Amino acid sequence: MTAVSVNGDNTPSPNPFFAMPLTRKIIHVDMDAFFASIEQRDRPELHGLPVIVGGSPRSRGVVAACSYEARAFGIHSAMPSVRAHQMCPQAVFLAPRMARYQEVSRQIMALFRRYTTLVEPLSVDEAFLDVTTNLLGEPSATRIAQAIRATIRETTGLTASAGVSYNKFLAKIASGHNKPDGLTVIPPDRAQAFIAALPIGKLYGVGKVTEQKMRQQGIRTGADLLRFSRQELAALFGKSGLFFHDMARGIDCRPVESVRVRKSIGSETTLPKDILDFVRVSTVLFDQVQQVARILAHKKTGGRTLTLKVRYSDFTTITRSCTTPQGFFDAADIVAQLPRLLAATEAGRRPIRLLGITVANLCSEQEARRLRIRQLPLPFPQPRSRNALATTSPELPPHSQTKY
Ligand code: DCP
Ligand code: MG
Repeated sequence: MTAVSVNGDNTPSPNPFFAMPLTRKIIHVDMDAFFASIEQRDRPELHGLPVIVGGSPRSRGVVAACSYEARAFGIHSAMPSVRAHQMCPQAVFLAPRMARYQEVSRQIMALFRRYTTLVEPLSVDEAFLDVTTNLLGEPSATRIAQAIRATIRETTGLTASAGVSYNKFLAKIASGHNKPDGLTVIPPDRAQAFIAALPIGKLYGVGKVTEQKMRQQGIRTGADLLRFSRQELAALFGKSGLFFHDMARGIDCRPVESVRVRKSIGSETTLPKDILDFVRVSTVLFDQVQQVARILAHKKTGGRTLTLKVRYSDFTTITRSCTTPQGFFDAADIVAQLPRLLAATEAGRRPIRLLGITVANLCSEQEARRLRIRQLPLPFPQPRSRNALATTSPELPPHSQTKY
């Protein structure tokens, strides 16, 4: 299965803290079992059945989405379809119909824009909405969230869950708190207690590896995280540690960004069979180069960083990157650097199950030309980071009379 990615960027603007009201009203909306629910809606005979959208259990594919009936069997996204079939042999497996899902996605995103102009889509089925000031003049974010959920149901026949709070991270956690078809509101005066009780794996940006590392440090909940200083968390988790420190205190100044800046363009292929032969590896990569080059040309863009991703048969995944001042604008630019990246892998000596190529740090050719002639380091200090700003901000937004 080949996936082409055109990713967005959530990088905060340099100084969001002073640019926004102290108490914002953010809603995060996430559709329930999105692909699977659309299939159940379009084929009523599938209602109430365990439905799995993704690769066939006879292939090496994975589960993209599963209905809540399938989840009762322990099935979840990204699980190999073979495993899902073992856990629930009666499940109905369906191949994805991306065009159909995109159509519904466009429908719900358009619906969000009836309420506010500040809509930031995060993926095909979820978005952040800043409704601090909104197109209805409605002071209650909770009422807006209820209205959005009702309108989604009426217009699409699907259910969505929503979270309401004063920042993005809490709104996102809230939307997942009462899924499916749920609504959770975390007002500022309840945030600290909510975070304190939160299992650490639920915190934004805490994946399996970080969770394990936190557990080794005795950090199991948000309350445990509060015992660690910024310095300690930075030493343990690098830049993410600073974000974790702020999150434990309910601080997340990232604005809802309605225009997302594209960050990378890539092509990734899970191979039908593991490949050991170097020539075959090169052939797959060559196809991917052509595909990426076509998108770069179509979007009239290029990037300064090229990344090669290799997943070996045992699922060990490595990436090899290089950044050049002249950038990667066409197939020739990529092909010129690829052998060097490939040489730093075990291609040809170790079986490979997935290959991917990504061009990131996107810029126009004009920008790249400017960069090439301006390679000198800047003589003045870099702007203070978001985290540096956060140190001077209050532990929690001051308790206010704002109603959510
Ligand atoms: N998706 C995918 N591969 C993944 C995860 C998700 O293809 N590893 C697709 C299928 C999902 C859709 O994206 O339907 C939305 O992803 P979500 O994480 O929001 O999952 P669901 O909407 O399916 O379920 P939930 O009710 O948990 O939100
Ligand atoms: Mg969803």
